[in-house]
Amino acid sequence: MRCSRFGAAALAAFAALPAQHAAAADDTVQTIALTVFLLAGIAIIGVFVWVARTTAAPRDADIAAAYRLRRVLFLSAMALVVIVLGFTLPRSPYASNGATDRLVYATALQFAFVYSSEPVTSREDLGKVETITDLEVPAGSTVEFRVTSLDVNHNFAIYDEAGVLVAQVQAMPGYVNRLRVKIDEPGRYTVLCLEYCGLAHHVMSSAFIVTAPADTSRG
Ligand SMILES: [Cu+2]
Repeated sequence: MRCSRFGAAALAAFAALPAQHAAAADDTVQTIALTVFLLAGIAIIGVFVWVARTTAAPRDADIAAAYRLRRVLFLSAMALVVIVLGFTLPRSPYASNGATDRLVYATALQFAFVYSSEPVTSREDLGKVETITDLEVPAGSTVEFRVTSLDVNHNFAIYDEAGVLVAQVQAMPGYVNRLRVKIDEPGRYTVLCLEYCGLAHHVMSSAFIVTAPADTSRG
């Protein structure tokens, strides 16, 4: 399920983006993440092979040495986790709990996203609630998307112009998931569904504009 979701997401993302953006996306953090993932996978397979080969025949174990090695490995892993979190957490796109500048209800249904300023809880609401067709939010503002679905499980994933995933959350019938994002870079942001939701899943996309802050330097 996870793999197919990844594959569908990648296909949808690249289908929706212009070719030059797809090429630019190759050089992004996502490429580094994939490389790290593959190297880590090879390392893990190597460890399994090494353990299988070295434990084929029974032999006396040095319990004290084993515990020492375990302590060293544990502390090394913890240090690595702290270092990685220290580098990555400050770059998290998710706004911390605090003031919200704009509240947008995002309702997913086969095969579209609908934005509104009021909650949509049923298909009947779609005719009554005023929907937002051209969603625009100012750069640097904190937007809270309240994401739900009217039919099956969907996903609400925001991509920047280079095709890099900014933030995502599940869109589930009967639940409202809150996605708080603060986007500093103006541009056109594409929203894609990352959960296979039916035959036309691949065309399920939307977009919103992050506008540049007003120039206050001029009188
Ligand atoms: Cu979908």
